[in-house]
Amino acid sequence: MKKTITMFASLALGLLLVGTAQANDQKFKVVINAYDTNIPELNIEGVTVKNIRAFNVINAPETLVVKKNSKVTITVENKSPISEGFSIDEYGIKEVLKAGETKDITLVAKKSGAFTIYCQLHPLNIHLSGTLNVID
Ligand SMILES: [Cu+2]
Repeated sequence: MKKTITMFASLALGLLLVGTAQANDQKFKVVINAYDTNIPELNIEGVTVKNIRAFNVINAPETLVVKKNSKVTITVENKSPISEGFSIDEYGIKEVLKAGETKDITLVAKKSGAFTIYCQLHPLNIHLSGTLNVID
């Protein structure tokens, strides 16, 4: 079942990401969107699954790439019909955006590595998570 949901999430990918990279000042726009899929029947690897219904939320872009020590501004817009979370644990970010809300989230990229961006409010398997990549 998890495999099925992941596949639907990929099909419903509609992410809007606009990034402009500048030295030590990087800005991104992330749109959280929701897709209510209702596929009556699907055959996966020889198994027929019926009456599938899944609510997919894309809560982050696949990857944000920034240089270490950059000042990063992520403008997050929530187009989902419900509140959504935006978390990056290693940077202490844990925001909640109400439906229709837009927030600017800022950080200084002091730690290098790959950090997961996810929604802390809902099960991970109905979302596509993202990654903040901080490179030296
Ligand atoms: Cu969520």
